[in-house]
Amino acid sequence: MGITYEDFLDTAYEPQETDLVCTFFIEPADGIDWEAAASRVASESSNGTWAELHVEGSVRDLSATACAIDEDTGEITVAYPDALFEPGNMAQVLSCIAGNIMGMKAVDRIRLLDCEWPARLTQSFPGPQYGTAVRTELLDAGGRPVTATVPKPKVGLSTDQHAQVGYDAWTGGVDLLKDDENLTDQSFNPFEDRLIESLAQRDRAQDETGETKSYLLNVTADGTEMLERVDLAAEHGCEFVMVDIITTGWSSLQQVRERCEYHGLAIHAHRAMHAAFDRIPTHGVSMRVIAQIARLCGVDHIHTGTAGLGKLANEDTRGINDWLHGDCHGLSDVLPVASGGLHPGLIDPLVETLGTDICVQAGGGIHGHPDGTHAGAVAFRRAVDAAVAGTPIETAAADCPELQRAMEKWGVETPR
Ligand code: RUB
Ligand code: CA
Repeated sequence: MGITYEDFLDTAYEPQETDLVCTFFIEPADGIDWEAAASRVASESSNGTWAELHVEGSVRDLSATACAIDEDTGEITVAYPDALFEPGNMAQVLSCIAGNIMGMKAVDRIRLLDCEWPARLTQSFPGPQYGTAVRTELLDAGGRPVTATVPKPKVGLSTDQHAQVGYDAWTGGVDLLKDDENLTDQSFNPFEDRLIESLAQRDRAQDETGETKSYLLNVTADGTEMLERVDLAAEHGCEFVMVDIITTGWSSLQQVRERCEYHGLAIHAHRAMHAAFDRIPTHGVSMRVIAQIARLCGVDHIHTGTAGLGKLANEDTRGINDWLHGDCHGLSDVLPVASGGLHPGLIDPLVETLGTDICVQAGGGIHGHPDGTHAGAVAFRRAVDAAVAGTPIETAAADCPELQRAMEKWGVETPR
């Protein structure tokens, strides 16, 4: 008897501690029953194919098992033996669990919802160097949310303008200046000039405020170039780099993580393009899994949304953040970043929902302040401090004219 799809289905199988256990949502195609769909998912994502195979030996030990099917929720569980995976190779892992199966005709829709990562595979990845410890090891944020700002317009500012925005924001009370996802090394604002000028303004702001400040420098490029940019960041005294982790790819991120270890740099993960995988709730790869992969690969910060309070689609920010803060076989935790349409009036409900162990990031909600970036940063920081102290925003605004102005302009509305 050869190996067929049925060999990948066993609802009596109890996943072992060493298995990678994945939960998928599926919609079987017309004419395919649940068992047939689930077994095809397990088969195609491990070592089966459409034709019956006749192979001797231990090859079956590498097969995945579809071990649970819940037709009411559409969720199936697939357990993968750890020997199927190459340690420390995220591309290989994803080519299994989120590979060909995403386009299989046997399912109309399929989404990788969640993973339970076994110890051996997890520990073959480095995890974050700092995680939430950035708040005290690299910054002075203590117990409050870390604050960050991204200059707007997102591209087009000259290097001088960009560095000036940084100075205004840092001296207004923001911890981190952040490049935007599509600002890298363009002629209007070259990478190395921006790095040097921004850090010069950072040093000034640090001297004037007595607070530690830093810069999330976007090093995103092809792999070789990106490593050179990481080296330059370290050489000039930057503590962080930012990587567009989805557009640049997991293997490049793994390379950057290794180089950052050498320099002691932390990684801020921007997730631009994640919605191509996670926006349609019945298909793709969930943001929860994207965040898990990013933690294993070793990012220190990752964007996880605003729990619906900001300008971007609502998502399970709270659940994802809990996972990033929780234990994962001893890997460091990750500081979640809330960003996208935030302004001072949204900080209190945000902290209420997500707690203080986050980074809050605003672009328009700082630079769009009627009195400019510095006033916007003062208002934003005051709103953060008030939320942590439990001071109502109106009370805080009463002795902070910058916050008063921001509240008059934006109130507590969610932008669209
Ligand atoms: C924020 C901004 C962020 C994205 C990221 O600007 O540009 O890069 O919104 O979103 P603004 P996410 O504060 O002006 O909206 O954190 O959801 O990935
Ligand atoms: Ca952006």
